[in-house]
Amino acid sequence: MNNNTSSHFKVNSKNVTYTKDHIVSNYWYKNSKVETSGHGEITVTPTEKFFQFRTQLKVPKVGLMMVGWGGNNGSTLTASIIANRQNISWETKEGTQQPNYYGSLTQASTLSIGKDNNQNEVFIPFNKILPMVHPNDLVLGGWDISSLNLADAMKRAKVLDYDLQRQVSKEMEQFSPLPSVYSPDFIAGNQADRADNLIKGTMQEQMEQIRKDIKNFKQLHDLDTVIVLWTANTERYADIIPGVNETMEELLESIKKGHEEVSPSTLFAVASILEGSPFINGSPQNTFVPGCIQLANAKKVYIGGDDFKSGQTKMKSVLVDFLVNAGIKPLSITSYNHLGNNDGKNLNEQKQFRSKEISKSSVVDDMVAANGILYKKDEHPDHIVVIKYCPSVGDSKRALDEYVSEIFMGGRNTISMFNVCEDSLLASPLILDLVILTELMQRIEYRNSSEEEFRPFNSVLSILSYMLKAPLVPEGTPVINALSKQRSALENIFRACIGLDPINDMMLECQDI
Ligand code: NAI
Ligand code: DG6
Repeated sequence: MNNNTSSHFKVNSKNVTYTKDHIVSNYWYKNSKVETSGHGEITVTPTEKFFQFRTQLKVPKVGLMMVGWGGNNGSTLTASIIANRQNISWETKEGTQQPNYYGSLTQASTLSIGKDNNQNEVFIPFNKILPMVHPNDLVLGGWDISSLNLADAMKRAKVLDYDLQRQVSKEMEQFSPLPSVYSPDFIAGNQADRADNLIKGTMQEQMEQIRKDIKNFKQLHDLDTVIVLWTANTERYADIIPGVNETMEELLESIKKGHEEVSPSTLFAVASILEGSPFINGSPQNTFVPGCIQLANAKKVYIGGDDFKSGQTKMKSVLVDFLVNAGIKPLSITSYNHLGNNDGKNLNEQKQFRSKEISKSSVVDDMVAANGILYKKDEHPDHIVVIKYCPSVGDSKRALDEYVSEIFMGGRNTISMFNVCEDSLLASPLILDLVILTELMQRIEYRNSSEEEFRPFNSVLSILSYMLKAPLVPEGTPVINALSKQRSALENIFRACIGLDPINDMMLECQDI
């Protein structure tokens, strides 16, 4: 920790109360309302709304159950948590490597809480803004259609250095994924040879088994809460069919009947929601069909998705934001990548590729729509997404992107990028953030000035957008893809919980020095 990074702080304000169990903050949310007259005249009115936030301080005992536990992400995350817990270092050709949580916003980034008397900004670790569960304390479990124990799964993944694998292998060997639900229609045909660990029975019985698995896991480890996260193969999109999955009643009935358009990921989501466990989708498919979202709202259980935003897309949501906000007009984004892990193999089939193409393509829409000087209504840059399977590069995905933009006086600016995205090493820390933040959101409630009772946020956790390529948001809410805005949203909501205004970067205090 550097000199101006501190981890213990208390907010000194009449608007913030610390009790034994909670932090309660009074907060005035300032915004502005815009009205446009028939003649195109715009009137902006500043608005202010009172909220009270209440955050429970006690961090519960949290279980994380991963669907696809034996995959590259699942096995990498599990081995890395063991290495961190036991402080296992390992030898590489660069020397001795210590375990860490780099790439996790909550564990390895900081945020500013203000300035000291010398105008030096003071930073705290992100995870100190409010009490959060530590990754080392997560209890891990999950399902996989492949029966390999986690040590063999880690070996199959070929992600971590051999010397680390060697040291965690004994412990990893003790973990075996629970049998899961396999529907060859939803994932690529080339995955069939690993599907040897399956729940038998009707769809309804399979769902009941998943619910039992969650219950047993909770009981066995004496957990306060269990979060379920899909890090299994990308599925094809499910069709949205009236009478089948448009409402929660239809969806539950379709499960009873074993309707073929209910995907395994939706089945897991429904089972989790019925168990009161939040469900997060790390893959691009439309797990959250309308009936599933309705169920989550009705049961007041958090859901979040879709598709981890790790390397190439994260760059995109930074670069296009920069270009458009600098008054430069991206004309085309040509995005190619090749990878050789099992994810790449699965995406080698058209229907699964299509799910990924959709999530990778929608990530600049809000930035483009925000600049009516550069773009006419409904005008978009050309955006091409290509993914190729190349086994020899393994998990070391290569991403090549070309951004061609129009600059001053009709000129062209071309940015070409070559990004080696160590796929699972970028994605695994995102799993941690998604789980840690979802758990925290379960402890934050709020009310406005006319409400007696505190209430939770909307069941669709749009606050998780920073980690996701195609953020799921409550109906009627705009989707924000720009990474900087996504981070501000996270930071500012947590600041509100401790009675601090959003960071404004105006530095007016320095005018008086
Ligand atoms: P992987 O293919 O190594 O692992 C997926 C695992 O899911 C496999 O072990 C497979 O046997 C299992 N599986 C498939 N269907 C299942 C089911 N119905 N129930 C239980 N297990 C099932 O893939 P990886 O690299 O771990 O990625 C996982 C998912 O995350 C993929 O959908 C991928 O597109 C997505 N993702 C990955 C990113 C990355 O950087 N690694 C980033 C963004 C998204
Ligand atoms: C091919 O793009 C494989 C994908 O699963 C990606 O590796 C994954 O979605 C991460 O994508 P990105 O664009 O965030 O690097």
